[in-house]
Amino acid sequence: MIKLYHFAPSTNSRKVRIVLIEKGLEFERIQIDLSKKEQKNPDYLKIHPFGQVPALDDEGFIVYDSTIISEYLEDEYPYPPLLPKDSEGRARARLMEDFRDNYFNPPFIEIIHEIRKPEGERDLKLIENAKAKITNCFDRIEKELEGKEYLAGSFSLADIAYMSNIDLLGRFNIPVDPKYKNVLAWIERLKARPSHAASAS
Ligand SMILES: N[C@@H](CCC(=O)N[C@@H](CS)C(=O)NCC(=O)O)C(=O)O
Repeated sequence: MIKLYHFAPSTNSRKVRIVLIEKGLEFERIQIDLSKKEQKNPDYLKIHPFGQVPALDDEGFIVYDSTIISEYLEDEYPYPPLLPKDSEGRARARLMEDFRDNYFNPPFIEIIHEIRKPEGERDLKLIENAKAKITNCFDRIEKELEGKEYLAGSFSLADIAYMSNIDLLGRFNIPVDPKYKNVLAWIERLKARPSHAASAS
């Protein structure tokens, strides 16, 4: 059976849990507790050389990095497809996933690091700046969703990437401006997918 090395609260881990669930694949969850620095244990470094989650073991083939794992799963288990068929559609989906990985998700990680600190030691300015970076991303997402239900037309790896961050918008009190009508409708659509609840831990 597929083994997923993950940490339940990690956004990149959740991204892969959603892919596995959407593909209908059974998998064993192996928790690597980041709060105990288990990701740096020598045994785990043999699985993930950078000491991060997620990593996946498919019958002895080990792959790491949430985006590369997702692409591997799409290649190895093509049904149901999670990327468009045409090369332009695939490139568009990958560009939006890349935008999530490099611009949308990192400020969430900054906030997570700050709120782990005792209250008096938190850098509130840094948290506010991180929240602003997240809300700035909605401009591009809103435009990308114009006339579409999902970022690449049909539900894809691009949507899954953002889906892993959605619960944190509420938890960190980051409201979505009502002017982002496409974004708000898309968030509701993503939350309604069974894989959203099923991937929570
Ligand atoms: N590009 C990697 C990033 C992985 C990553 O940043 N994982 C975080 C959790 S979301 C982690 O393991 N942090 C602990 C560490 O870096 O020591 C991916 O998409 O999988």
